Amino acid sequence: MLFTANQHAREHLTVEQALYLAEQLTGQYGTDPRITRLVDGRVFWIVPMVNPDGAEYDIATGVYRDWRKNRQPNTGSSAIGTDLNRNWGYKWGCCGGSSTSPSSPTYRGKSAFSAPETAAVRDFVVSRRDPGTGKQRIKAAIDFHSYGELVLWPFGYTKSTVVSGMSADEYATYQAIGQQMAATNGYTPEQASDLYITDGSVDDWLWGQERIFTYTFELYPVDPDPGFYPPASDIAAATARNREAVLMFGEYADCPYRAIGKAATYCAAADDFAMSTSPASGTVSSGGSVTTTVTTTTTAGNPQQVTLSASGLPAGTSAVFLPPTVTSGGSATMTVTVPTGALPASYAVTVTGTGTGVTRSTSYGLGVDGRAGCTGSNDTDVAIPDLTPVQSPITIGTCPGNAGAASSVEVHVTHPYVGDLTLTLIAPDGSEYVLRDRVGGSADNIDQTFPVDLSGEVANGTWQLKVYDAAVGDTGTLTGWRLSL
Ligand code: 7B0
Ligand code: ZN
Repeated sequence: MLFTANQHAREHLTVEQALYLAEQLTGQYGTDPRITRLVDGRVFWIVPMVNPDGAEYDIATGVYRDWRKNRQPNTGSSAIGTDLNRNWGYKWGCCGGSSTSPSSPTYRGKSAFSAPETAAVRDFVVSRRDPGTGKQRIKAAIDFHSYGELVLWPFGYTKSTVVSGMSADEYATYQAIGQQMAATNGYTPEQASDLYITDGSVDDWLWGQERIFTYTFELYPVDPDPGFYPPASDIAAATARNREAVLMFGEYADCPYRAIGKAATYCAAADDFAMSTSPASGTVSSGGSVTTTVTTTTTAGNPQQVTLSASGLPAGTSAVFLPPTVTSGGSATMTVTVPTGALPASYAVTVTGTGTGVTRSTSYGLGVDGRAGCTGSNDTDVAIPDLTPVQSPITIGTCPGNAGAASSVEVHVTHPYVGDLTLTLIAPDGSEYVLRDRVGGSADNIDQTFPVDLSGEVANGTWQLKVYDAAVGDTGTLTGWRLSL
C-alpha cells in the first residue's frame, strides 16, 4: 500500500497526515492488534513530501506564498513550475483538465513525466512490479491533498463512470469503499471528476496504468478559512480523523472486490482453477446445435468440484454440459442448441465454473447465421466525424424474394458518448429504417444487434448503414456491421 502527500507545495497538512500514518504503523505495532495484523500482512510505502522544492519555497520567507507547483524552470517562459498532479502519463492533457500555459497554476508540463518528481515516483512504483510476472505488487494507494474534506476516486479525466479501464464492478468497488471510508471521517465521497475534470493526475495513472486502487483525499478544512494554512493546533485532530478510513482501506487492499461481495470472482483463492474453451468460437444456423470442449485447469492448491454454466446466449437457447460438474483438471462438452427464429448475430457467451468460494469464467464466441444467401458484412473502418453523416454499404445478390420480418442489423461502433449518435438502415430502394436515435447518453461504444421488419423490401441490392453524430466534441469509428435478411 502506497501513501503519497504534498504534490502541491502549499498543502502542508498532507505531510503531517503521512507522518501521522508512519507514526501509527510503527508506534502502535505490537500494541494495537489491528495495526499489528495489518503491518504483518502488508508492505507500506510512504512518500510524505513529493514536492520538497515547492514546499520549501512556500515557507522560505516566513510568509506563506500560496505556491502550488514544483520549482522547475520552463524553457521559453519566465514562469516557474509544473503542476505535478497534471503531469502523470495516463491520458495526459487529454480532456481540458490542465493548462498548456507555463504561467497557469495547473500547467501540465511540456510532456508527461517532464517533472523530476513525478518521474521519480513513477519509477519507484514501476519498480514494485514483480520481476517475474510483471504484476504490480502495490494494490492500494492514497494521494493526500488539501483542502475540501473529500474522498475521490478515478477517473478524473471523464465524467463517465464506466469506461475502458473502469468496469462496472471496478466502479462499484471504488464507490462502496469510498462511501464506507467517508462514513468514518465525515468527508464527502464522489468521483474525482464530480469536483472538476483533471487530466494527468496521479490517481488516474495509478489506476489506469498500474491497476492500483487509488483514492485522493482532500483533507481538512471544508472552507477557505483556514484553507491551506490551518494552525498547528489543528494537526492532531485533522490527521487522527483519517485513522479509521486508512485502516479500513488497508484491510481491503488484498481484495477490494470483497466490498461488493465479489471476492470469489476476482480474488485469488488458495485452491484455484482456470477455464478455457476449444474451439473458442463456433457458428450455427438457427434451429441447429454446436459443441465445444470446456477444459478446467487447477492453478493453485488442490483440485475441486466445478459446476458449469453459460450466460449471454440468444433468447430461448440452451447450453448443456456433459458432465455438468467436473473435478478441476477435467473437461466437459458444451452443446449449444439455438431455436429456429433466433436473431442472427454474434454473441459473446460467458462460460462460468463455480467452485468452492471461487468462480472463474472464459468466453465463447457464438455466431448465429441467418438464411443462406441472405447475409452480408462490411468490416471496413469508417470514421464518424461530427455533424456529417457517413455510410457503409453491403450488397446482397443471392437472396430470393423479399427480406424477412425477423431481419437483423448488427452494428459495432467505438465512440465515447453514444448519446450523440443516430443509426439508420437504408434499403436498396432508399427507404429508411431508424435503428437508434440518440439514446445511451454518456455510455461508450455500440455493440448491438437491432431486429427490424424488412418484409416490405426486396432483398437483393445495396443496403447502407448511415451513422450520424449530431453533436460536437466526441468522434469515433464504425468498425463493422452485419446484415441478415
Ligand atoms: C487537484 O485542490 C485532484 C483530483 C484527482 N483527480 C484534486 C486536486 O489536483 O486539482 N485538488 S487540489 O489541487 N488539492
Ligand atoms: Zn492538491
